[in-house]
Amino acid sequence: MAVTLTHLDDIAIATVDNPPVNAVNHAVREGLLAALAETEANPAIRATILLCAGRSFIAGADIREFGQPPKPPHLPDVIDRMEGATKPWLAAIHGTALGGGLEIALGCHYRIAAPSARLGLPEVTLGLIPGAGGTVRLPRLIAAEEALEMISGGKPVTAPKALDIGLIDALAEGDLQEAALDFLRARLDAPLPTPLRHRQPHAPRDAADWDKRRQRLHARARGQAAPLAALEAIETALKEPADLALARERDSFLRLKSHPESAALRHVFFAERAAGQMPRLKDVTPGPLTQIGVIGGGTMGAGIATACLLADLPVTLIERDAAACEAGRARVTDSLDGARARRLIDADRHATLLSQLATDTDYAALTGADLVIEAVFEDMDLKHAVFAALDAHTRPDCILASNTSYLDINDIARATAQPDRVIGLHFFSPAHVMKLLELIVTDRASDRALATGFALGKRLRKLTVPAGVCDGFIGNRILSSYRRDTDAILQDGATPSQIDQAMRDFGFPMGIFEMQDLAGLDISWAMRKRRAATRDPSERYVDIADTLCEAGRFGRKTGRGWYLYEDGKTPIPDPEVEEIARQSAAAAGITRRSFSDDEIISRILATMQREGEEILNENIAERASDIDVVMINGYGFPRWRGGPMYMAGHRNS
Ligand code: T1G
Ligand code: NAD
Repeated sequence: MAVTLTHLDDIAIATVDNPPVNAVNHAVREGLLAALAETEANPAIRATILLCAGRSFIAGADIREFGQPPKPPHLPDVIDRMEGATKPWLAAIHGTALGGGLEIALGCHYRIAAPSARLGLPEVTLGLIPGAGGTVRLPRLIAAEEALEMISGGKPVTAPKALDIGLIDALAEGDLQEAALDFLRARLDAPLPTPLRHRQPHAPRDAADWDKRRQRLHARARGQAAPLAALEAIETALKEPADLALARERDSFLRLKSHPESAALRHVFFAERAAGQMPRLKDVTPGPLTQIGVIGGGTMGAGIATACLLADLPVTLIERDAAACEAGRARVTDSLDGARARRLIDADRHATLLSQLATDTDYAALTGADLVIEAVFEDMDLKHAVFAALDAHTRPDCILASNTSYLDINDIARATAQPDRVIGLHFFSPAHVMKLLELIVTDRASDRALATGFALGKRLRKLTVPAGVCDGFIGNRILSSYRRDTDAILQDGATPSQIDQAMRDFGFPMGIFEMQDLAGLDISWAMRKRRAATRDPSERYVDIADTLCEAGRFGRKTGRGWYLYEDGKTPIPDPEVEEIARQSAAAAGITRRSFSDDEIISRILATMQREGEEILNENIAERASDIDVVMINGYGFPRWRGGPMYMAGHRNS
């Protein structure tokens, strides 16, 4: 039964039980209506508590039902009936109350939550707006500004914050059901609170501030429909009668649900949950994760160490000498300072986490490590030496991982005594912030090694995508392909700023030339020089980037790259770069021409999709949607377009 009704004396308890997250499907909607009818009809019942079994309150409507025509009873009707009940309903929330789950709680007369609970209306993350009264009831309960932030941003609030802003009536310390019973018993003789739909909305505190919020929202939307529809729905709710606003909200929700943007975002939602699955690991037990080793405390090593510390995993950081150990510790401290400044951790936790970091120059300090991640210079001889030291000093069951971007991890594995315990863990910089992690499946990797790598990814709350060994794995390989293409488009007649603007207009947070200036042109220049001897002479080679590097133009860090940076961050088109492109074209005998933005984007997309098909054909990726997950979470591909493979017609199997 999706909803069961029990009672303690004169108080009923309606329990929703629809694992894994109590999503509201047809059975739950019917069950809630039946519980409403029974509690209203039974004179012995004076009030009802709405509880959920399992780990969480209702996490929203069942997204899996969205592809089918909606089946009555519809959620808005269920909530209207609940709100119109003659006896009070109390939502007792634990875990997460999201989307339709929070809308149901808004239809109740009271709301209490466990201190660890989170409450939100994340529909915009699925290209939707709340479709069961959320945009109308929320600004009738809390401030208009808070309602706008919750609905247009889609981010949940913690239970203490929910109490502060008036979203809940009380925090439920201790046993949730007991707290709910106490709360209701104290109010059984009180008049029913006025239903939210009959209350006046809270007007914005300041018109000018509201305008600023509207402008920020338009800028942040970057052309997405849902955040703008959310703003429109809330502004309607602030000025129109509730019934009219509810009808408009429903129309807007149904329209968005059939919009390609929502279909794409729902694809990404399920793609991200499919990404971490490898059939071969279905019943494999991962190794323990109690102590992590990191070799190299540079940009990546310090970031990886920080990510592990933030997941309460003690770290032993190995560096070349005492000074480098201190430098690595300082980088970790800086990153934890940043987390504290963003209020992700407080001072006590900052101190505790730092106390879990040990630094050493002696690999013997790694005898307790369950998994070690190497992040030293991108140099194969050095990596071989490091893995030889790991062979000598780590337990045989300790998993060894390299964070290399471009070197052959099979080659590293082959040089060790136990190749089956060697995998790749390709983090993205900054490693303690970026959600994406590519887990590189080496030829000899054991299932236990892979399962332990996935377990670490889950512990670090990363999106872990498996990738086979090839040049650049999935993401960097596709990046290299379309970077070659944009260099060619540049030589053929476009400018860096035109190409970058076309990419921004498509939805990337920044264009590829601006991104290269940010990362530094010298890194890929060093790689091109390493590979010059083995380059295929029949392949087109554009030398513009090399010319820039030869002139010391490495990007923001040198004040000049593809752009000029007078203030160190604002890219200014540089006629000198356009002259270099013209000379490069002339030397290659190319007659340059103009490009439309559409042609630029079409070519970039086609290149990504072609490379993605090859990655699939070579079994580098487990599934097409994994490539979408990588490009969205590691390379800024606009989420609301679903990913390059989704746009090429691939759908989740
Ligand atoms: N519908 C269907 N399945 C869902 C689901 C949902 N709403 N939420 C999660 N699942 C599945 C998920 O696919 C996975 O399945 C399993 O549950 C565990 O999820 C009317 C219209 C709740 C914070 O957007 O944010 O309400 O892979 O791996 O990391 O206005 O799931 O095991 O087969 O993510 O602990 C609004 C979406 C819907 C919330 C838990 N609600 N879910 O995170 O587990 S629209 C949402 C989440 C709506 C109303 C509108 C997270 C979570 P499987 P998980 P988790
Ligand atoms: P980095 O130069 O910032 O850091 C490398 C660190 O390795 C230095 O601190 C150095 O002291 C240390 N080191 C060198 N030899 C050592 C030894 N024998 N024992 C212990 N420590 C030693 O480099 P990085 O950017 O952190 O890159 C490290 C690895 O991560 C490279 O393989 C790189 O390809 C890969 N990677 C880099 C990025 C990125 O964006 N920077 C992203 C993903 C992967």
